[in-house]
Amino acid sequence: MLTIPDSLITRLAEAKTVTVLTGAGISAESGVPTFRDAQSGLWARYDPHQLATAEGFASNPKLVWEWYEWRRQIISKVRPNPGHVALAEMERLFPKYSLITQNVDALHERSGSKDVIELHGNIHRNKCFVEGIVIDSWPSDDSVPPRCPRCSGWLRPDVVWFGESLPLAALAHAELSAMTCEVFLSVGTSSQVHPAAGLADAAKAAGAVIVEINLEKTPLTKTADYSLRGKAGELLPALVTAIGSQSAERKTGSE
Ligand code: BV8
Repeated sequence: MLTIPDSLITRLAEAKTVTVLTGAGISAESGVPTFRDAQSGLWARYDPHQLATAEGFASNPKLVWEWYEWRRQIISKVRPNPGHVALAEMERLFPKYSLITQNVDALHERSGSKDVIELHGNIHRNKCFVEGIVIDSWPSDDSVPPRCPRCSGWLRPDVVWFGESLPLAALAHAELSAMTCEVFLSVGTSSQVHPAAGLADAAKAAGAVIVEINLEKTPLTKTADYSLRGKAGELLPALVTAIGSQSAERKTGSE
């Protein structure tokens, strides 16, 4: 039985500003391998830190392109899970709500979330490796990766690789949302990759209540005010239901 402390439900029912950060764990129940599990089968012999880097791409563009194509075809077959849906529903529970994701699978948008802050880009977009410009279409030939129609450089996924800076506007928006919220929820992330992993610390320093929802302990667990161990696809819907019924009780109580 999932136990969510009453004090957390009360705190969330009263909250006006809530910020959420998600990682690969929110998409796991949809069937998208988590970042570190994304080396199952064929990819088991590769280190993601080698594949998800500009150097890795430059030294073997075909291998890296095919790793992303393999992930894209998995993502094309999956659907958002109840955890994504609960986070979309949270938009109507809080006057000020920000959803930040480290994921590149765009499943939050597909589940109805609006204004998602994508810290690490989007696997469905491609850009020129030379010019950095997003390219929507290119002549289909058999080159792998495809070539940029403008400069003939390689195309690459429009995601942030290790050693690359995050999109400045997204990072600034995420930092502001972390530093101005009353409650910060960290969901389905190992809290190891920076600067995303630093957002919870920024929220804590600004006085927010920190809530972690994760299958395992992480570096954030020791500083979180609440650490709920379990599946996001079960805990988040339970949280939304509990907040909704407590808010309804308050309304009838005050009438
Ligand atoms: C940068 C996109 C400037 C690509 C990704 C400070 C300290 C230490 C290191 C650094 C630092 N600052 C910068 C660095 C270097 C580096 C970094 O953080 N390295 C780490 C490994 C130590 N950061 C960078 O390079 C960043 N760039 O800072 O630029 C700069 C430049 C050069 C040098 C310094 C600074 C760029 C980082 C972005 C990399 N791109 N993804 C792609 O997807 O292909 S990162 C990728 O891994 C994900 O996007 C995600 O962000 C990250 C972590 O993955 P998670 O989402 O947490 O997934 P993971 O599998 O790890 O964990 C899933 C969790 O869910 C688990 O805990 C599991 O238990 C849980 N779970 C599973 N199922 C469920 C569940 N929980 C609930 N319910 C379930 N059902």
